[in-house]
Amino acid sequence: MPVDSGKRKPLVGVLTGSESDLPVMRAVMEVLKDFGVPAELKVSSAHRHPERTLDYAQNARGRGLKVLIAGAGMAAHLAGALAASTVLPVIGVPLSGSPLSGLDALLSTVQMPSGVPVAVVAVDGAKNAAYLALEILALGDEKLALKLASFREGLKKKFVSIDLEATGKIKTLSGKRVRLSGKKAGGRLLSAARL
Ligand code: AIR
Repeated sequence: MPVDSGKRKPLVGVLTGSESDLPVMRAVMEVLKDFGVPAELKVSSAHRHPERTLDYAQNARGRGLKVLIAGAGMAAHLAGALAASTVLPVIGVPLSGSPLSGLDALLSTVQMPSGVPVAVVAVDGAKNAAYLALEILALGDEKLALKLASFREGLKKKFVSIDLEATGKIKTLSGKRVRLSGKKAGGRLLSAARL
């Protein structure tokens, strides 16, 4: 079930190992859409559709795609399988929907042999996969680089750093007004009550 963002030729190819991954992986498409970058989202499992996955990887560069993102859970070999058959950068998103909560997918995705890299984001880190893809595209696109810089400025305003001496004071944390309480260890907040 392909989902295309806009009519322009996709620059980012997003694959998921199963339709059950879509609730998490759709976040990739949302971020890319926010930045006006055309992308396509398809389901293709390295294990259940090996030929389709191989075909996708082999044709991706020729079709004009610049970066691939692959999200899979459990024995997650999708990103690695793509990386094996293309020299496009491949970003892997290990997904958590398993009895092992994504540790299985993380290890399966990250432990690639030398010469065939996969850049791996956090478990369920679909948004960061999109931001990393944007950063790769921005290497050759100054307008996109500026958009990313302004997005980062926005983050600074949203995520205010906590003054280590501020126990008992009200601060804005992750965009929420909170009253700090408890001790700080190594700059980490131990507890905070929402206001
Ligand atoms: N998966 C599918 N083919 C290979 C793998 N590793 C993953 C999917 C999904 C999980 O297996 O990416 O996260 C369970 O898939 P399903 O379809 O059984 O829900």
